Amino acid sequence: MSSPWPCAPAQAAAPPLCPVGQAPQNAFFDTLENPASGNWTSATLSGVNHWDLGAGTPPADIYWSGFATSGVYSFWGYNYDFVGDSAVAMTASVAVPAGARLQFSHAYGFENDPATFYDGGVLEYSTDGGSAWTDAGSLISAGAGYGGVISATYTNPLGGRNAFVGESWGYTASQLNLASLAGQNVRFRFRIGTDDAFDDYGWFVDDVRLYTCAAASSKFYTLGPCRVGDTRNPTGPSGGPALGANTTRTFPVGGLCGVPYTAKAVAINVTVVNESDYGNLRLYAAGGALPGASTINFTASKVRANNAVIPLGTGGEIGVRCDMPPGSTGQTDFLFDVTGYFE
Ligand SMILES: [Ca+2]
Ligand SMILES: [Ca+2]
Repeated sequence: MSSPWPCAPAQAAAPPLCPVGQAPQNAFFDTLENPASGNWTSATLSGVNHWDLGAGTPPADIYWSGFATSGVYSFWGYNYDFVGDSAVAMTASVAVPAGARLQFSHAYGFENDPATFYDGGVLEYSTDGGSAWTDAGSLISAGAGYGGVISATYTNPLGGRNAFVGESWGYTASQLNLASLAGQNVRFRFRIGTDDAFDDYGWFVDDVRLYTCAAASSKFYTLGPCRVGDTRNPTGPSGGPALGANTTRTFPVGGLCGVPYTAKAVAINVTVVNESDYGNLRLYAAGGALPGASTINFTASKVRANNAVIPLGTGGEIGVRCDMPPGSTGQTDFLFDVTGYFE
């Protein structure tokens, strides 16, 4: 490293993928955890190739383990102390939807004096299948942007170009607005240029995503009726004992009966039986606020059933509040079957 490492460096914050209330819809997303994916290849434009220190034989040598934002793999392009111009590029183009964005995580340390940037990296895109490449720096809309111009005084093949230069101070992320590329088939590449002396950490890249943002909507999935919990069964998380008067209990739902842990709510049929007093049950997302309205009302010794949609709370659980008259020592058995879920 030719530049000092300050104690409190300013690091560009990784931007949120989408505005609040929206979620990414991926057109392309690679966590780089499969070195055999064939999604990427490296190319030497001149001099040394920087992307050759990872595990495996080419093209798997572009994958480096031990410094990643997902899983274990990222790309690593080493800032060699030799003249070089090389890139890691997507092997296929992606049709860019309207309103698309590109975001990737990266960390870099390129050789510099405080005022002179000898080495650096640029992001480029191609709309003709990888023949011609255009600098993508002007599309960066959030997160880390280019930090300066690579010196043209020395021997860097990218001398004179704006680039990611100096230090990122650990992982950050950059986001690009791809609105101007909508309707085109586009691929990207990460390109490093270095001069003939002094090395540095280089460039680590992970989690490359091309996507749009859409309202985080819920979709309903039907399940065959399946009993999730029954307090008549032996004591356990999904079984007994019966619900006591004016007590609250949680029941696991996520992970049972085909309901995924990611489900937001479940459609259930609720049954009460063996009531020894009158009252009602209120079902709600575990850990959430107790609702004012009851899910099912009952009198003593009458089987009752009702349908309900209940949101899932902490850990995919529902809470069940059993209300009976004050001072009651009554209890009731409770069972519920799931018929579908929202995700
Ligand atoms: Ca990864
Ligand atoms: Ca250098």
